[in-house]
Amino acid sequence: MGLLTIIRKNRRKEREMRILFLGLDNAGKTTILKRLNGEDIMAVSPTLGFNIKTFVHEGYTLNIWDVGGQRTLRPYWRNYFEQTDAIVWVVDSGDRLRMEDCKQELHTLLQEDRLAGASLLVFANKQDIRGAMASAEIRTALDLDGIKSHQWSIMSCSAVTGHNILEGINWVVEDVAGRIYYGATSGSAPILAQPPPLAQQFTA
Ligand SMILES: Nc1nc2c(ncn2[C@@H]2O[C@H](COP(=O)(O)OP(=O)(O)OP(=O)(O)O)[C@@H](O)[C@H]2O)c(=O)[nH]1
Ligand SMILES: [Mg+2]
Repeated sequence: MGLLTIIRKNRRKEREMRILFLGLDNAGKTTILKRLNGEDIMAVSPTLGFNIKTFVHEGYTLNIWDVGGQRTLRPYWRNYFEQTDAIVWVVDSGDRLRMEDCKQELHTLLQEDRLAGASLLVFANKQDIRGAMASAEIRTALDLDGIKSHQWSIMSCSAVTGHNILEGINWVVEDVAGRIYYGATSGSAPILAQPPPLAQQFTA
């Protein structure tokens, strides 16, 4: 039995998922996580390294890695790729000027071998900002339809209002669970048959 098979079996037993939050700086990655964790979202500052948050959600332990997105930090993203089950790519929907940069970074990321097979959720964040790009517009701007290597979805959201944050996390958990935990064993159908409760301390 190969090492990867053993690791996969153990993780399946422990019902763990590793989720990587990436995106350009100022996109709102840390704010989304603070919102999920019920923390004060006014007290965020740019991430210069990384944060890890662990949530138990729908019986799965989610290990979420939130890595700083400043240009000088992006070369370090690769240090976090190992065993990633899902990527959450956070976009500042009000930042039209950097949408091309955002697209380039995303498509470069997806070429990484170690991320092959990871689910991809694009969070079109900051929808509460006037003039924010709609998710359909961002889908085109980031050429999401050109992505054939990963299962992906895009969801508009706002870390400030809480809109769709949990729905996005649900999609990630369902997609990963369907692939790793169920697909490989029984191939059974819907994973989250009932809408899950809000993540423990989440307040909308
Ligand atoms: N209006 C609005 N502002 C937001 C939203 N989410 C985040 N922000 C603000 O955007 C700024 C950047 O948020 P962060 O969470 O630090 O962004 P980040 O992606 O973690 O940035 P780095 O750590 O530098 O990679 C902060 O001033 C947040 O208050 C949102 O949904 N709406
Ligand atoms: Mg941050």
